[in-house]
Amino acid sequence: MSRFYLTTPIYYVNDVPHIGHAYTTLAADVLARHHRMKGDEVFFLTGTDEHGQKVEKAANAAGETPLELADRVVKRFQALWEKLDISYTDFIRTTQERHKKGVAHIFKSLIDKGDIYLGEYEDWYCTPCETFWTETQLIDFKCPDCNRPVEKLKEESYFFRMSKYQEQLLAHIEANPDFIQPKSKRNEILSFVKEGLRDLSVSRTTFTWGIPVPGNEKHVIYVWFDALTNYITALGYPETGGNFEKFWPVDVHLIGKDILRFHSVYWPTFLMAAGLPLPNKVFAHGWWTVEGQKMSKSLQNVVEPNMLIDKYGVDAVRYFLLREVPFGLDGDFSHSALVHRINSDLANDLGNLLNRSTAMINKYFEGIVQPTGPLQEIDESLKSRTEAMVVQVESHLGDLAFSKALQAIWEVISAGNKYIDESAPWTLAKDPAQKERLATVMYCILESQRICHHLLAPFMPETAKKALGYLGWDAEPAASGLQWGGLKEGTSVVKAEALFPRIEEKGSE
Ligand code: ME8
Repeated sequence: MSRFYLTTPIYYVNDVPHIGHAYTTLAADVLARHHRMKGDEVFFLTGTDEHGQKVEKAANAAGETPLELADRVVKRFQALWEKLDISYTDFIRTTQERHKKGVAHIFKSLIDKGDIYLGEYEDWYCTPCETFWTETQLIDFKCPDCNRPVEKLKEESYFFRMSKYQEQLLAHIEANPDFIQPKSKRNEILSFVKEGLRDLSVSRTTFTWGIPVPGNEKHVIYVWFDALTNYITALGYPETGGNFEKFWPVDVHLIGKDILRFHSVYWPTFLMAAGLPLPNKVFAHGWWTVEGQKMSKSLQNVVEPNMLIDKYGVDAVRYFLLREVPFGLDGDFSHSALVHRINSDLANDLGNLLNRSTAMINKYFEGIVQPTGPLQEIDESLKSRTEAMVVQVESHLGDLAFSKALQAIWEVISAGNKYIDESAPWTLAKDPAQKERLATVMYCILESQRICHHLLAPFMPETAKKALGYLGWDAEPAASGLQWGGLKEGTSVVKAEALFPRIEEKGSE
């Protein structure tokens, strides 16, 4: 049995969850479920980032303490993950003792080693991004990342000797082509590192909401140093036995492209300094806009996942987000695209195939799977396409190509619909001499779908469970169910209800 450790970003509590957050968490969930199905021991971590000036400011504005704000918002995240069927193993909050202890430990060990030292900082600071910029990096005197105003800050600060690790990091990225994905992002990071790494300011004195620097409580630890460390404190670091030993290094950090530099430059160099192994992979996915526009509170166009789930159902939302846009590219959310996917892919293709085929076996054989005869060319073709799909989906998910994996499944669903049209069971049913042939056709079409729904289980857990139930498969979906021949003679197949009702298409709402 292998072990698989994967993480999402820990989300800031000064914002409420929207589809961007749901997207990363959902992708992680599909991967976690896929690995569990293979029998791997999975540790799937998510959580919240609760320190820093941004959270402190939001709390002040709301007339709360930062912890009151965090306690309130964390519930919103947890409730959404429950509603979205997210099967995380652990949820870390950076205000938890286990985390604060681990962060203080690693910070102190780097001070002791001389890789963190006290100095003075004067530069331009972007509070929303919690990032310092040099004057030359600014664009029109605004933050080059978010285009918002920056302020000049001068403070005594601890620095992390990031410059010391530049060559080692470069060598690592070059020797491990899969370390940063997708490739275009890897190239961006390579050029960034080649331009040279400056030492990084890793403490602040201008506010107090954070983890104090051990031995100098005037300073709080920089929020990104604090946040990134969650990936090891959740495993029990600094205790090195137990989960830490079992699961570190992480198999994949799933993140959005906005925070790639933190994960592929800062974090690996912190780990190098601490003498710890580096992540196996950092994957930065693309950015969602909404009806062509950037999602923002001021535009009031933030897509609220709870509302989508209430309206369209959890599995339709899960399917849409991972099917619509290749993982790694930017995407645009629109209600009309979602409704279109539901009607064409889910109601027409997937649902209709299950409806037709389960209705037929009930009509012709009272729902009981019959002994089959020899397979003809058309049956062999459906069987081999189904078997090839299993291999393709495994390989696509290995590459985090969720959309391609779904596409491969849909090719077999379409082939199934075509198979019914071409083998015309209604004609076979009229001729008693064709009874065995009809039984074989029924077998092939149901068996192909049983395997499709196994592969769909990580994407659409509720739907797959329902569909497999109709197909007489009561066990949990598992890798052993991916073999052709799993559907046994004598199994009772139930006539399926519509998996996804069609929705009136009126264009965007
Ligand atoms: O950055 N499209 O937290 P955050 C796609 N606390 N993904 C999006 C998105 C969009 N429009 N908007 C948000 C932080 N995301 C830090 C992380 S990790 C040690 C600390 C997703 O609440 C995407 O995964 O701003 C992005 O990286 C993340 O939310 C940012 O979440």
